[in-house]
Amino acid sequence: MNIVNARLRGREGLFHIALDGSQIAAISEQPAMVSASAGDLDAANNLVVAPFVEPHIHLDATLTAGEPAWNMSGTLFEGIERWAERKALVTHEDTKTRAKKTIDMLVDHGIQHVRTHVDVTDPTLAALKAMIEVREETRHLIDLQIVAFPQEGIESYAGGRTLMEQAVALGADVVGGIPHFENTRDQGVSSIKFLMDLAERTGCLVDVHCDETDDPQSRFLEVLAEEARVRGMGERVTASHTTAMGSYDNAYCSKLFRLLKQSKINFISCPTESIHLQGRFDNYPKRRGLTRVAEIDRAGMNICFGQDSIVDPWYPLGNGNILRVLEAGLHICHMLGYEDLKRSLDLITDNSARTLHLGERYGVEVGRPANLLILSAPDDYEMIRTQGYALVSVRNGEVLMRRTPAQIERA
Ligand code: 17E
Ligand code: FE2
Repeated sequence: MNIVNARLRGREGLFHIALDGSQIAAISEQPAMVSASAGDLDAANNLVVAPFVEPHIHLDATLTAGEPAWNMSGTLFEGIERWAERKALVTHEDTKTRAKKTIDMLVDHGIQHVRTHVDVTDPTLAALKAMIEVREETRHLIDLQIVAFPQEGIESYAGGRTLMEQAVALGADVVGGIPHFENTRDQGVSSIKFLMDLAERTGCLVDVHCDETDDPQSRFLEVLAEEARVRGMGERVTASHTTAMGSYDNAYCSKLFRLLKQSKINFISCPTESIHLQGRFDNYPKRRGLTRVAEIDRAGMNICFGQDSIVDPWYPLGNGNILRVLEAGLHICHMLGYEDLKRSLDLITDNSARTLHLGERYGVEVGRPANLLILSAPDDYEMIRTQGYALVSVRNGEVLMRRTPAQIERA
């Protein structure tokens, strides 16, 4: 199969992309628009990109909002309380059904790579066992990374350390953490040392829910970054949320950035989630409750956007569309300048792939997997301005999803 009349990010002109089975076989310049032959896909002067990435979602909790009760305060902490009630009702099949429904929503929006956190603060590890089956059963749709995520703490939850070790032994790909939720600062610090040891010993990646609070005293990011720096693990380590950084003063942040750069760790921000959950203890002026996305990016560090939730105790909306999160994030983070707009898709493609450590399994380049999207606009700027979408998703050289856009008729 070939894709003709394609625009590529960062390159001038039109391109012809030849797919050979499940690989990209050739990319050649096209002097002019051509008509597509039978069996080929016509990008019609629109972008062809590698699939969108969902680097941060909780597939074990999706589609549970209101069961048994709604989060009335809108805080992270009530979300954790409500989820603990729902968690008591979790079964193997319930988890698999909801996760697969959600994966279909992600696939409908051009996502083919997903990192999901799965709550392992459950003595039965029911959700984790279910998600390990889902990872196998949905391989034709997505590549799934599973994070062993200790929602109620590693040190503060009975048996927390053992549950983390068991989750990795059962097949989790990534070690998680939640230091700002541990009972004490010391426990937060020791939880990070524990999880970094576990990752180093087992070869897992690391992705920590880190400082997801407006509390400027929540300073576990420096601990995570220093552990990563000393062990030389930074490129394998991600700090998710880091919303407290939005409340740090500039003097501390300027010192912190030196360490962050040296550490080489990755960052994930979930802008729709954080604008909803944070700022809840403020009167006016009200904080936005996000990390310093633009500043992290400007400093040359790697940052990407995630959805976090779809209809769960933390966030009642969401439909799988990461472009919606990108648009919101660009607004919330003061990133509507031309320089940001024209490379905005980095935040849901290349930067995210780097965070997930996808390496040569990702990208529109000869020899890489034939996983591609045809988008509805010719460049990043127009994708955002027109609220564009993925029109076609190709996986292993075959069409996985095709969208027919709505038609407008003017009188
Ligand atoms: N758990 C958590 O600690 N933080 C979140 N944002 C979600 C779950 C969705
Ligand atoms: Fe999260």
